[in-house]
Amino acid sequence: MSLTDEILHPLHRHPWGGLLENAVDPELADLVIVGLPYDGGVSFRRGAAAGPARVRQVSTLGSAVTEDGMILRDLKIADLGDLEPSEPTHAYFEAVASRLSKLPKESFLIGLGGDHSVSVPLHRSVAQRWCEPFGIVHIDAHPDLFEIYAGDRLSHACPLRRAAELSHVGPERIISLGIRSVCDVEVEYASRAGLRMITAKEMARRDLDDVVGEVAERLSGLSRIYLDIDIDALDPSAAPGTGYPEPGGLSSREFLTLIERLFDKLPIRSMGLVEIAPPLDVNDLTSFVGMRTIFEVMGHLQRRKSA
Ligand SMILES: [Mn+2]
Repeated sequence: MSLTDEILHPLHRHPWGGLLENAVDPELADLVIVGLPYDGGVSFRRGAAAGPARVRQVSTLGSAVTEDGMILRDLKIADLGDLEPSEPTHAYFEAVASRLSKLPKESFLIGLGGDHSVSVPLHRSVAQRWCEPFGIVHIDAHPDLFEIYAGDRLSHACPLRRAAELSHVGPERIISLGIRSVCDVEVEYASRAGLRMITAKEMARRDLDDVVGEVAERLSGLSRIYLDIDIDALDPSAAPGTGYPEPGGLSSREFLTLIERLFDKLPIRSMGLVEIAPPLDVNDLTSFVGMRTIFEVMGHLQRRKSA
């Protein structure tokens, strides 16, 4: 049974709090959303393929308003729907990157996974659109820096390694936040390549503005940043519906404040939100975190537009 069957509320709206009632052509949009319902890259439990549909469903329940009460009526939004997976994976990813690289250079893209391997075509698509060096702020429990995992270079344990190989990125333009579950080969690679990881434990010890200041300093001089969010950066108590839960993560409050500060301090121009796995969720908590994150990002974009 879908959420729309379960709940027939009188305020029931179109996706994204009704914003899609005024959807515009993707060529004209400030913000373009796309779903990538693929979870063939997981190492443990599947379920993230159902993420885009469920987040869209819960987004019909609320108003398009930020947690501060900013009404999101000034943004032009397009939702491309889902780009359905096909075999083999590398061809699917090429098709995704090709489709998304045709978006206008200045469109803010939100790619909604899917497991973290969908970041591979998302990173490639922005590299092709932007044609200049860019930074990646990566928020995740895991570094995802495997060269190859279980024989698969497109595993969800590898996307940041693939990003580090892009000529416009490189390991020195990636900074990972919230890390707390690493493998030996990932630590060795990060240290050798100069990729900075700030662990969840270090973040708990430091002032948030200090952490964000370090991120901004490290990525200074770049005019475009991609924000790569794996929902398992949050503590499983806040986001249980994910394939590889790890204790000791961010509270939803800490996470939303981190996102706000990053948008204040950095030229974030596109993002991905991955690893929301509705079949593993409890009371749709994780899909609601995803929806809230997207509404807050819309708020930051609206604030920028009116500045
Ligand atoms: Mn992860």
